[in-house]
Amino acid sequence: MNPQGVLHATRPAAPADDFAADVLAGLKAKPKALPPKYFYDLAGSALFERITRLPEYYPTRCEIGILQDQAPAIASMFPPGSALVEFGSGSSRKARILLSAAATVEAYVPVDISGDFLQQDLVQLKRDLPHLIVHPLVEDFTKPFALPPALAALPRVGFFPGSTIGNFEPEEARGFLRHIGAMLGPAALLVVGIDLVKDEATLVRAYNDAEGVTAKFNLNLLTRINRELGADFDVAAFRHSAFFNRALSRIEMHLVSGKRQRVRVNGATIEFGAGETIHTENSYKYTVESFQALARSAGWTPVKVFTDGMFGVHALRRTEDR
Ligand code: SAH
Ligand code: AVI
Repeated sequence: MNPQGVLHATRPAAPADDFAADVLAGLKAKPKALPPKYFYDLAGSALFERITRLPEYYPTRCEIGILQDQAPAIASMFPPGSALVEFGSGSSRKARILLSAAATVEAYVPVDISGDFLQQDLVQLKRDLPHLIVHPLVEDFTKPFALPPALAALPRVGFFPGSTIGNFEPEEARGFLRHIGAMLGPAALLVVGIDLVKDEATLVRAYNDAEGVTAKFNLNLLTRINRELGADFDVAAFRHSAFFNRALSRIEMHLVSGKRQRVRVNGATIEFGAGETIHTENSYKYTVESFQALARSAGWTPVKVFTDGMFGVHALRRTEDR
């Protein structure tokens, strides 16, 4: 514990070996693809924070608005003395809204792969809410990990905001919802924020901002691979592309090679054709009904949904095991 009362996040989340193996496998695959969880080194997390403040990127503003309006209603569903476990907490800006309205929450467990970033805002949170146990975990939430033993006796509430669940394939999202159901325990509550399907122009603008921050966020993945894996990507020879794939109800982000080129990555040579892409992210968009159907199929019962027509915040309760 540091002097400010925030427990230290200790483990490195993405061991370098995993990163190297995942990058090589992704670049050797046809079509080429990289997992979006690797966007979030320190620079990537800071770029994501900038994205959340862009005029075109409505999801953060909409979700924060819903949380501010509905925090008392959401907090009233929390069991007394609970632990709030947040998956992909980033700056913890949204949890702070719920925690400020839920005075009986005893512990906050922000889980994030981006260890350097995770710690930054927690000291101030602890100052503002001194009664709260703050126990950050640097973990890849797609892999099994243990909650702190000190929280074993507390009822758990899961929080998964930001539409991060939309970055999974629907089948992966179902598996993930099941996995966190088992982790949070019987009768757990889960609050999930998910972006809604809407007109194509609004969706496409949100991922093609005029300032080019989303492009920098996407291209930073290559900079990270160069730095951490000794690769020699000519970052200027790739460009950002984002479009809506309506058939699959997802925004796709790609990095497009501007020419035929060869890149050395960790001892391997990767060939690119002109116009060939690396698929770097999917951001699935759901209707209220399609998300509730997904949740039901993963062992969660929809209790309430709060929406402004642009974004949905779902409260789900773990379906009783029969
Ligand atoms: N919850 C915040 C941040 C969303 S951005 C918000 O709503 O604004 C997605 C966050 O999830 C980032 O902080 C990123 O580092 C984290 N993340 C992405 N994949 C992850 C993984 N596999 N394991 C843990 N954290 C992950
Ligand atoms: C974190 N995630 C939900 C964001 C999204 O909208 O898919 C990441 C992002 N990618 C581009 N802009 C924002």
